[in-house]
Amino acid sequence: MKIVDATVLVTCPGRNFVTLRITTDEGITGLGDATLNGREQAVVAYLREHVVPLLLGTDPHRIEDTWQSLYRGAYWRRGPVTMAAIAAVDVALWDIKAKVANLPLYQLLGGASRERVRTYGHANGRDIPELLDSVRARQAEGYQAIRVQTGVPGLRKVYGVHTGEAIAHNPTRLDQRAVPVVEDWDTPAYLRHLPTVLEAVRNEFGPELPLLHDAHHRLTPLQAAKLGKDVERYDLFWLEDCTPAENQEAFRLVRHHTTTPLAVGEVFNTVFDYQTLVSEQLIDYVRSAVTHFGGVSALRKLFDFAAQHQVKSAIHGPEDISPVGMAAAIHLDLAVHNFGIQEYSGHTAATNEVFRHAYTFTDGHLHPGEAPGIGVDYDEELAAAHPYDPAYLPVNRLADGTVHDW
Ligand code: EZ4
Ligand code: CO
Repeated sequence: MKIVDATVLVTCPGRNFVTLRITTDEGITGLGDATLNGREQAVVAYLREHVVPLLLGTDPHRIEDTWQSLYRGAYWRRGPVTMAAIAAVDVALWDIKAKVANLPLYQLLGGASRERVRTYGHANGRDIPELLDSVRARQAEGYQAIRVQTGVPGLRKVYGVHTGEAIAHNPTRLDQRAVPVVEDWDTPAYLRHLPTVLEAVRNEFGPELPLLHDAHHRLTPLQAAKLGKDVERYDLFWLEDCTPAENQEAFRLVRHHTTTPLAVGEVFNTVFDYQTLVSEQLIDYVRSAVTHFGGVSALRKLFDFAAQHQVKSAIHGPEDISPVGMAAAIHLDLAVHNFGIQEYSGHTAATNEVFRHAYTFTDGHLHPGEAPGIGVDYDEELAAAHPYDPAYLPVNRLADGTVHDW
């Protein structure tokens, strides 16, 4: 079998998504997600200009060999653009191989290790009463574990805390140009506020509800250590991205001061980003997305490494991962032994129409379905009705205007 076509598809059915579709001479197609939120076109160009020409004529069954030749052959290693492009190829080839085998992908990954995939959803509110309502809304949707985020008194706009349509795209324009929203930030105010939020949530929902919180890389290691200690009594499932993650050694200080479980990795793109974190067991969950980490092949290897150190999987699943990336994640979740939890935010109705998928969400749990491959079809005609719409992630600024980590 040979690859005869590889097409990069861009659409915005509520959010921008980049998809690679590989077609073989036998007419079998495979899909891979290449969406890099806010930098989509960089991956589009990387694929179209530098990867597609290398794929044409090659054997789609040689997944590992293709991965290694794209990674090592580029000479320029790692990085989110490269690894998102490689991820899209990897997942599309796994999709093809599983379709040829006439099996759902999870069967090729060793088969199911569990009946279904536990997820967590996002609750948020500008203040505590609004947050409590949002937790109730997630529970009504079936979620059995919930990430809680709130506004901070004195701050106008905080990332991830929005009202109305929870997964809106909201591009900001200046003279027709897309520009980032500027959000404000104040770490001392946040550190004072968060324990009161968790106190209110525990008082309302009791001790058993698994609760998560994302600090979005905003704290210094010392601040993160203090926060971890301050919230121990609220028994978080995890504290996510407590400090900027480029500095793996920084987690030693956090880890030594708190028993609050730690999760990190949504901005990582290779196993090297985790070497110290995992081998010294400084974290409890690895949080990379299939889409940004070089695909199913690479993430599988990370999970096997993590398993040796009792670290579990927690694949990143925000709304900017397409249903293609989400489907690949769910197959892996079902198969790997050291599965922890899967983040799941759902998608807009238009997204679910463009990307028809076999995976289902019931009682807070996902299942990849039994369709051969990853189980996603891309409707190119519908997609064309939702053209690319540039948008950026926000920028955080302190009161004096200084740009802050996040
Ligand atoms: O900010 O996916 O845990 N999830 C998150 C996400 C990320 C976005 C960035 O594109 O933190 O909302
Ligand atoms: Co996060």
